[in-house]
Amino acid sequence: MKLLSNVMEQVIKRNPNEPEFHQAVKEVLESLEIVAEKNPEYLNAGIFDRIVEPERQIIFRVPWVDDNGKVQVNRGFRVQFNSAIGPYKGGIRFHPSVNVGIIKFLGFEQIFKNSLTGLPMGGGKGGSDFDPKGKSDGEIMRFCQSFMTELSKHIGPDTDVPAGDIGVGGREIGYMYGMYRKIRNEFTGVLTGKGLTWGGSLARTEATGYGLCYFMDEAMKTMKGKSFEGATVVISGSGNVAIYATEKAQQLGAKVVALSDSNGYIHDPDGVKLDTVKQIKEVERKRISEYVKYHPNATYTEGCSGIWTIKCDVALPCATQNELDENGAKALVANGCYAVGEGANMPSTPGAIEVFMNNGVLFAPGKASNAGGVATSGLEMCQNSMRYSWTFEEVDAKLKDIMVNIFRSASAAAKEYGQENNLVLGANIAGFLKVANAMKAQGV
Ligand code: NDP
Ligand code: 2IT
Repeated sequence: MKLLSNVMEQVIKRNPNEPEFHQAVKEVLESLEIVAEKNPEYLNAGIFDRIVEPERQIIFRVPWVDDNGKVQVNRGFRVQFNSAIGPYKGGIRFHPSVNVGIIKFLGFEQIFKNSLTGLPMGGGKGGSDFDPKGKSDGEIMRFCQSFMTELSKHIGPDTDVPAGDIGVGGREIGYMYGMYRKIRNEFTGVLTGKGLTWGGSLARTEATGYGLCYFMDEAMKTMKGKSFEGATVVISGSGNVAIYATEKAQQLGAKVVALSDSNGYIHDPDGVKLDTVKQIKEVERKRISEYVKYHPNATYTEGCSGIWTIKCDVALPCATQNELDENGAKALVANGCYAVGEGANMPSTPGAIEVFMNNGVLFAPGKASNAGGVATSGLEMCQNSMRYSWTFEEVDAKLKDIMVNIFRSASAAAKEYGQENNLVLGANIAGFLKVANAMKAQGV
């Protein structure tokens, strides 16, 4: 980095102790160096300095009472990163590892991802260090209500529209929506991922995983002359994204042989039985290790990183950031894996990405390949505005179109800037240009 190195230095200085945020910014700025060289007007308008600084960051206390009557205190966050092309949009994460740096990295990624969808959505992200594991339904509800009591002051259907992410699914969106409605006395599309009888969109639950497979299907056909048909696939995680990536990959003819959670992974050489996984994870909210009780041919291994040593054609990391490192990448390459599609946000470390690039592996970065979730959130906002709902088939067809278009624009930008097949570069540039032009047009 030459022209943009001072931007990076400033980010590190202003945001100390936020390694994930630095990592996400560095990757984007490295891709944008060539854009800065070719288009000095972005430098002159201070676009790079501005785009790395959130428009607004809200940090708040979330007090709640547990089932034993004890007062608990968590910390809540909402980072409203960029609203140049639409209201802030992005998920809410409940996980004990959440801190402001993690929310900032996710909010920053969201700017470019949302831009790539072609829909009018800015970038934002929120969350809390609350750990939903082992909490009763009543505790989850009281936490969500307290969280929304403060958050409701900062969001709105034309201001900022949150959704789910790790630890936040339909149940949590329901409790948060209920509280927003009480406080504001309005029924409005302020959150996405809502239930189907109160403004939710068909196919939003499936959208991120399905979208990932639509993206990879198009990318594999175009860049490798391959498809999911007959492919062996390893998927990490066993949450929303992993489950529906498994479902679509299976529908497209793949054999998914592994899934994981933060404790360990299962390997089922006969192909994962998704009904069992849905029962364990969505209904019982238990650990993936339970799977082997129902399917004795499968094995369970403690620890997460070993999942990448399972032989496969396609790997889809769908759990969390930095879950796939250089060693994992080398193991995948050694076993003949030819395509990696990120369902999670930033699951591959910079070292892993380098291994994929140097070995000709098709690598799809999350901000392009997992954009199907937020794209369908955008479609939910659209349906809410119309007070109308589309059928599953209509939403699914639009989702597929959007994912194919994202692949094409990332691929075209990579080619235009001289690095054909580099989807990291292509996605970063294509996502950036739309936002940068809007910021330039709207003045400082
Ligand atoms: P869920 O909470 O439904 O599932 C998360 C899964 O990842 C669980 O299996 C969880 O295991 C595992 N996981 C979480 N944290 C860790 C960790 N620190 N180490 C190892 N495994 C972990 O979340 P989602 O499926 O919604 O999200 C998964 C990823 O996809 C995230 O990166 C999210 O940002 C991204 N994403 C989600 C979208 C959506 O629409 N939901 C859209 C785009 C991206 P355990 O149960 O043990 O915690
Ligand atoms: O990372 C993401 O894109 C999401 N968690 C989905 C965000 C959304 O607003 O649907």
